[in-house]
Amino acid sequence: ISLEAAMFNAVREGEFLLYYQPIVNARSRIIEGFETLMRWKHPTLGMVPPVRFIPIAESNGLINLLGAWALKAACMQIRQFQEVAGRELYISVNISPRQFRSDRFLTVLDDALALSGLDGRQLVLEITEGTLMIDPTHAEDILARMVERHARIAIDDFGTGYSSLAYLKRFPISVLKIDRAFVKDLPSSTKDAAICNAILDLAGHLSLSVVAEGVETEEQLAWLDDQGCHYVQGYLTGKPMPANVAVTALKENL
Ligand code: G
Ligand code: G
Ligand code: MN
Ligand code: NA
Repeated sequence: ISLEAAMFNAVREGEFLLYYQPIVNARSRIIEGFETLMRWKHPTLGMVPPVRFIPIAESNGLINLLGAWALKAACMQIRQFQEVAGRELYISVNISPRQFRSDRFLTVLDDALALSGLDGRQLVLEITEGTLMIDPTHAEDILARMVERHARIAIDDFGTGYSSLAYLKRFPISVLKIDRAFVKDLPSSTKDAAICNAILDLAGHLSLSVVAEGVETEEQLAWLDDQGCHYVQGYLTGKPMPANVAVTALKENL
């Protein structure tokens, strides 16, 4: 049986799960929000990593179904997290290129907000440069509609795509997520340090927030905080975790 056939079965059997990774204030380490990361718990194969199933779902279209489910589930989940925390949090959800281009995407977004009662301000949609550049005119239209709903747009894996900086001027972007490739060798790599500083400088002048991804060490965190990076995400401050573990993390984070 192919992985692809197993995936259709997995949707019916409810084998897909959402994990949540904390996005924290670099200075205080207070949890500001969570990124939703999909997991597939297969009964015999065990945990199938997203790098194996997301590309298949993207090519056969199943990503539309999975993505719609993830968006709704994440919007519902963040409300429970807020109750535990007693304050506002946000949820950051990855949107694949095919989902973004789908005619149904805005309906899915509206359904997720309506069903959960979540304010659009508490939703961040993560897209890559590549997703924007497939059809920039269409992207401009979709992003404007996301902004109408007060959702914020984050550029995921910032700095790794094949696009010009001109799109930062053209599109209503709020957040840049520094790809973990640029964080991995901090602070010793002078090239990575220069790249991170350039991103932070650019973001500052454009009034964009920055989240550094893949932060694994205290040295990386201290360096990023020193350079004015306000938010970090990585194994140091929290791995992707099931919702019940995230609830415990929130209680301990207060
Ligand atoms: O969680 P991490 O371990 O392994 O995820 C790997 C990649 O899978 C991420 O970089 C992300 O692009 C993708 N991914 C994870 N969860 C989702 C999701 O819910 N939707 C989409 N479109 N991609 C996801
Ligand atoms: O591509 P995207 O940024 O959406 O996905 C984030 C990916 O990064 C996920 O696969 C997640 O499991 C992984 N990740 C999160 N924190 C760390 C980290 O500190 N180190 C490494 N190596 N990977 C991380
Ligand atoms: Mn992401
Ligand atoms: Na990323």
